[in-house]
Amino acid sequence: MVIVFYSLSDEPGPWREALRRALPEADFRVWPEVGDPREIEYALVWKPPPGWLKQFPRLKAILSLGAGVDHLFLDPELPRGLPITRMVDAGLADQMSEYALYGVLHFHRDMGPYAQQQRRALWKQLQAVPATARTVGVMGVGVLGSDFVRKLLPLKFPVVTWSRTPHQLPGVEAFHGRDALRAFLGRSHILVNFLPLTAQTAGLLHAGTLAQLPSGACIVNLARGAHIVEADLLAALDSGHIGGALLDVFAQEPLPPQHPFWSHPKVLLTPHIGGQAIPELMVSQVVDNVRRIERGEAPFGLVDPARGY
Ligand code: OXD
Repeated sequence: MVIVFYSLSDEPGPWREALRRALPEADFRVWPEVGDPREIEYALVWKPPPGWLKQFPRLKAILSLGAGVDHLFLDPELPRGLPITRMVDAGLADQMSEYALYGVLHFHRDMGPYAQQQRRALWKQLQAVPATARTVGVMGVGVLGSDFVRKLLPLKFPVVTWSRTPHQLPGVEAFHGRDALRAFLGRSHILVNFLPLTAQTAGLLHAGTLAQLPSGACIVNLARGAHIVEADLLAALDSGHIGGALLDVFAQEPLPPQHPFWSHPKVLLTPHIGGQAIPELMVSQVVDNVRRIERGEAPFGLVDPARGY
């Protein structure tokens, strides 16, 4: 079978090597060396340009190189009726949980203010708060969010969760649906976002909903930049209502050099590294899905286009 690879942020070499070992019969072609487009059967992609996928008339499936598939639905000419798959964990859950745990502990232990004090050679102890008095609000409790919750709970933070539909995890207070958002946000001293980006979740955190967070709340966003109205977050950081933000994702990536987040004293940012594609950990899911589709079976991690994830 013929697989085409497109990503500007993943090296194709390790994928070629991993697939050579796991699926030796595959003909792996890296854009722009795709050969005859009519031969391409599988597209293994991250952020292909709009209109790019429609050039392959015999495509059998589109396989996202990440957990998110919003990058595919941005394409108005996305071929219809083909199975689309996303990565289900595949090495992402550990990385995302590590990142989110780091963010919670960063804010919980005042590492932002201490970094600023260090720059001024200022020796000043800030009053510690016990974890039991700091509630962590987790938005999105699919495979990734629930892995984080499981790893967070032993640290004794009270945890509240919010999801589109009811989803009760052990040891947490669960909220769901738009009507419960205000109550959930009102409890979240540290808000961690794992939501998929859909028409329903885009812009969910704006001036009005940010105002529902407790004063001084901090935000860890490792889902998508478009979940937050960035100008509203900046205003809330400047007013002091939001105490700090750890941001891995942005409305525009790469983040433009002149963007105010780069130099904001209350923002710590990283270049979308919360969950990186590690070919050795992802390849078995790709191979399993190609084999399933070849046998006429439903693939794993099948996306529901109506739901958007
Ligand atoms: C993903 C991501 O969706 O890394 O996997 O953003």
